[in-house]
Amino acid sequence: MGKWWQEEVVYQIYPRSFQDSNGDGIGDIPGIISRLDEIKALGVGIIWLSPVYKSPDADNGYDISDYMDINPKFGTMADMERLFKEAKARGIRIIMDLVINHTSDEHKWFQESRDKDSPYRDYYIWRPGRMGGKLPPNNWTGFFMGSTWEYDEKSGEYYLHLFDKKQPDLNYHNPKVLNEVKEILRFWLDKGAAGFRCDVINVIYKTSLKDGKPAVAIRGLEHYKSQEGNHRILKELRKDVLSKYDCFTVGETVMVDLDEAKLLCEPEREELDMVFYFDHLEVDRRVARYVPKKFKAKKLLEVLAKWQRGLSWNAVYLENHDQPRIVSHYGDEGKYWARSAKMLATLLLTLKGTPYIYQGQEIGMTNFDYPDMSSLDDVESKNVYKLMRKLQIPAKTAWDWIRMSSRDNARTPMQWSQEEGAGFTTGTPWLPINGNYKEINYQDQHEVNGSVYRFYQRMIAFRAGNETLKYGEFVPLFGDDDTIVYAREGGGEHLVVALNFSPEQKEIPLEGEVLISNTGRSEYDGKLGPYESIVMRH
Ligand code: TEU
Ligand code: CA
Repeated sequence: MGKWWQEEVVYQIYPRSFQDSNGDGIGDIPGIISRLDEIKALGVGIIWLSPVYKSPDADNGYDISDYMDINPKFGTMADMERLFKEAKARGIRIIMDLVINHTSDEHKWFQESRDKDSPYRDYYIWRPGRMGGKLPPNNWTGFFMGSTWEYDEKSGEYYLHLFDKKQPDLNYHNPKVLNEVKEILRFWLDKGAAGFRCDVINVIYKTSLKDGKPAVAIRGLEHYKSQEGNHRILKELRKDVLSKYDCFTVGETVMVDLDEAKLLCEPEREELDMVFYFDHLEVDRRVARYVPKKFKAKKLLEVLAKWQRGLSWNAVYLENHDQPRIVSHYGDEGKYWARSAKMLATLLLTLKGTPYIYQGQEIGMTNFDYPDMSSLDDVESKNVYKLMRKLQIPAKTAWDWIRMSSRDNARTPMQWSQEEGAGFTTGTPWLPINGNYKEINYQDQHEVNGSVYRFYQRMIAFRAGNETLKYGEFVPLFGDDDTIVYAREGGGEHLVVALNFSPEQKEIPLEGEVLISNTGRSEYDGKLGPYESIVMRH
């Protein structure tokens, strides 16, 4: 037995797309409460709630204007308290999304900060421009494209924003900022939060503001990624606040390598408990995730082996609100849709670490089916599209790449049923529902033995009852273009997992007793079918 956050499976909710309760087309907290029984039935023990705080929604809540209040679109603080209570009554813990690299420009700290003489001035990073103010203070470019600096008329200076210009970065050289963050943590922990998913947590401390070295994208990174000052902050938050509660943290860590991750989450460091890294979702991508290249299963195995063996514990995930749907990415949307979704469930739930399932993943939801850019909402997709066009990438190619990688792929409303509005809303959804909701929805799958949903449920229960799957060592055994085989070893047990990422049958000689497979077979004959997955005891 490990810690509770190692035993449990986490379910990520993106509130605006989960369940609408009042017909305004936007998911909300009462909607989440009404679905807690369904979440429980899947077998998960922890919910990660994407931001529900007050926000002008320039980046869908990742731009917070009040950390201690609820976005009225989602409900009230009383609703939030009821959510904690109702979840607890079902044995479900909730972790909050902690976005502290930046606030919204509509946060009162920032509004005050625009005045040079305000005590809030140093809450943010203000600098005069170069060339008499005509050029930004340095050459950095941000995560959402373009300069990281925005000129503010009122103060005659520029402020730093690694993300959108409506997301000004906080200044962690100012100890007052960290004290505010500690108050925020205590506020939510006292209300019942069981921890935090910490947004872009490895870039919060900017060591210097010198020019960045030449880079295709995101210039300036070397001055703020995984800095010593960042580690100091994490240690302080842990020591002064988090260690006083029964909670855990998972850090979203942009562009980390394994060595940086070790420093962020190995237990003896007393910083974070685990991190989200991205390498395993980018084996078929160039330049972050927007330009495609050929998928090779062997490459995926290499990445997995490195991370699985490199850390004593970590988060494992295949989807979140920033990523395309995994069945559309590493699986098949056509003939082998269900089977490939189950194969990917097998992968997720046979890795070592705390598994995270993103809403809709458990029913095999696919990427959006929009005809063009006009249906999209995501600020990043819009900026990336603009940039691609500026770089003379043909409109058709740009659209293909957006379609493949847009964050809106994950953000289409949850498909609950065949009803009008997919059981998500009785009104007009804030983002169009995928037209396939009549074929892919929770209610149908819930009732059908052998569905993707039922398979997730089975795999979660299977993991829960198997110590080797939870804590055993990960051993890579074999990989080629289409298939991977690995073992999980521990406590005298030896499990072998074989996965086929192709629509072709593959010959893979293996022996053992089949424990679980996505085709329902009970014996293995050396031939792995299209998108087949098997778990065997050797
Ligand atoms: O994302 C951080 C991040 O850098 C990427 O995932 C980002 O979305 C993009 O893919 C970079 O190319 C986190 C949140 O998950 C995301 O929703 C927010 O937009 C972002 O931080 C800013 O808060
Ligand atoms: Ca609503």
